[in-house]
Amino acid sequence: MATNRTFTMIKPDAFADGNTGAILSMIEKAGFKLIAAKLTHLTAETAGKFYAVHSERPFYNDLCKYMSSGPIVAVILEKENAVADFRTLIGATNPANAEDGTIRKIFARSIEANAVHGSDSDENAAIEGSFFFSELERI
Ligand code: IDP
Ligand code: MG
Repeated sequence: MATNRTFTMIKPDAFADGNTGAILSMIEKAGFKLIAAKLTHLTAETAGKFYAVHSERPFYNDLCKYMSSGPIVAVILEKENAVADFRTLIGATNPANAEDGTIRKIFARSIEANAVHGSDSDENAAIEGSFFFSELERI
């Protein structure tokens, strides 16, 4: 069943580049409502848990290092068709392949440092949101 919620992170590159506000503004202008938001700094271990699904991929260790290299902003978002619409808004994993006007096209540095995370299914949106936020931390 569609939850109409998705989960995102402003990744360390975008946070360090001072693009958090601009990215959140694009997200709100696209019709997403903020349900929970948190500024935090992952360790390599917590990043590894979050990305456990990728543990067999060749880029996993670098990804954990990168995701723990600086602060991130974790956000739960709500909108009709949230997961799919948010993937459209952020664009392809590799910014070189992302459509013009997408968040990754505008702000990403590379395929790894690609500015934002976006859940890939309703199920994972719920799991990822719960990784960062308790019931009490969501509106
Ligand atoms: P997604 O974030 O677009 O869903 P995934 O395949 O789920 O892409 O990969 C998770 C994250 O791992 C990406 O957002 C990116 O930061 C990193 N990543 C994915 N593919 C590569 C790669 O080929 N080289 C380096 N990093 C990668
Ligand atoms: Mg993914």
